[in-house]
Amino acid sequence: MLRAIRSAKGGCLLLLGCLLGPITLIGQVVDEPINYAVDPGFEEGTAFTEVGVGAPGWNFWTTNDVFLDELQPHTGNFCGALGLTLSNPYQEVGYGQWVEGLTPDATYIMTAFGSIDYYEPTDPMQWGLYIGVQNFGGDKVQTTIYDLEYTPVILVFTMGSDVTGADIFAWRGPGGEARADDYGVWDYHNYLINPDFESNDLSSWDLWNYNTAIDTQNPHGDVCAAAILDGEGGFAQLIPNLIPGVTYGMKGFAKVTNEGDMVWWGVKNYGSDQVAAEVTQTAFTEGNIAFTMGAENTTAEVFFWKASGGPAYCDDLLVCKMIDAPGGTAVNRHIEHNVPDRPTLYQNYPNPFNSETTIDYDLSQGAAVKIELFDISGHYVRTLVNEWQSEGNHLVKWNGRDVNERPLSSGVYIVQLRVDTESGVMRESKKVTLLQ
Ligand SMILES: [Ca+2]
Ligand SMILES: [Ca+2]
Repeated sequence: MLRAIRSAKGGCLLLLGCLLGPITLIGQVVDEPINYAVDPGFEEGTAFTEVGVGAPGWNFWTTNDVFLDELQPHTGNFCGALGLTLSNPYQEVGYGQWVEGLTPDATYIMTAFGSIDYYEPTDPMQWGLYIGVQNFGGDKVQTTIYDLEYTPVILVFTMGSDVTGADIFAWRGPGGEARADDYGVWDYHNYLINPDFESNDLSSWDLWNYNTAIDTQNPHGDVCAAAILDGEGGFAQLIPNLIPGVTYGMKGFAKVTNEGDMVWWGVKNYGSDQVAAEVTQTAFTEGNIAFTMGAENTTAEVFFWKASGGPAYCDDLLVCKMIDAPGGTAVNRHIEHNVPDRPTLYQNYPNPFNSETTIDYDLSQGAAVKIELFDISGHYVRTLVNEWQSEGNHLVKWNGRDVNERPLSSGVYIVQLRVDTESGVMRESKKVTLLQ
């Protein structure tokens, strides 16, 4: 469904420039939003430098088959890649980051760019790339990427009433290699005025405002949507005070009335080619696009336009930040100092081991604790601990056997500590080497 709405750079040049009246800058002034993600562009080497969640930054979930990729970053020198497991091409692979310092009940925007090397829709084992956010006290929010080129992801989520962190992730089911870059977890912000049309007028969308109306029969959310009536028409809003070099994203929902009709929404006049989503669906369809401001540009023009056909509708538009300019406020190092005391999983000893090894860990508070073992492909081996434990140091021993007390073959295994507390779920993992 996501593929049907595609963003085309410079796809359709609009000829409505002549309708531009005198420009007045009425756009919303937004405080510079903060990105709570640590090392959002994978440029600082915090990514996957150790197994598990020991420090702020990126860690892998299922196997260690994730890596910093310098061949195809979206920006900078690196991106986070989900590799192919050669011994098992259908292996699922994922990585994530526990983002701290969020406010209960507050709404945030999560952004990222993702791409996948191979997608064959007729192959049931091709699942695409999932990018999203979870464990924030509400239902997981994610999108699936099937595109071979980097595609923007813009998700909105609201924290639970007692949660101060969230897991942002990339996860790939069976399929080709995939990558993601330039993550953001931002305080909710929207540079548009009246983006949901609930003020029941189009006065903030007056740049063209031609053959348009507020519609109350086809809202995507709440009561009002914006409509372009029969035939050609459109409206636009000029956003002031944007920052040169910064990448912004736009999210929106649109639909047409008749099969075969087409409507576009997007951004132009920001210093580079127009970026537009082309919508042909008769049910509201979501699109995400991104645009990077020119070196001299501080305004962008957001538009909704069609050339012909029956009425078309749009609603719930969002323009937000996606990547700070080089040297901008991107990485919030203060987050590293605000991270609450985490559980610590120490390296097992002895390691490598033959008959028995000891796994040692500290809990900074009482919590529900689970310690599980997986093989290097991420297959479950056994559970060593699954109970509530008090604060302090704990030990558990492992005899190198699986859940049925069968001896395991030599190799590397992953021990994962999972701690559920009031402030969320924290995980940490270490590699354990068994020599028979
Ligand atoms: Ca990067
Ligand atoms: Ca609305």
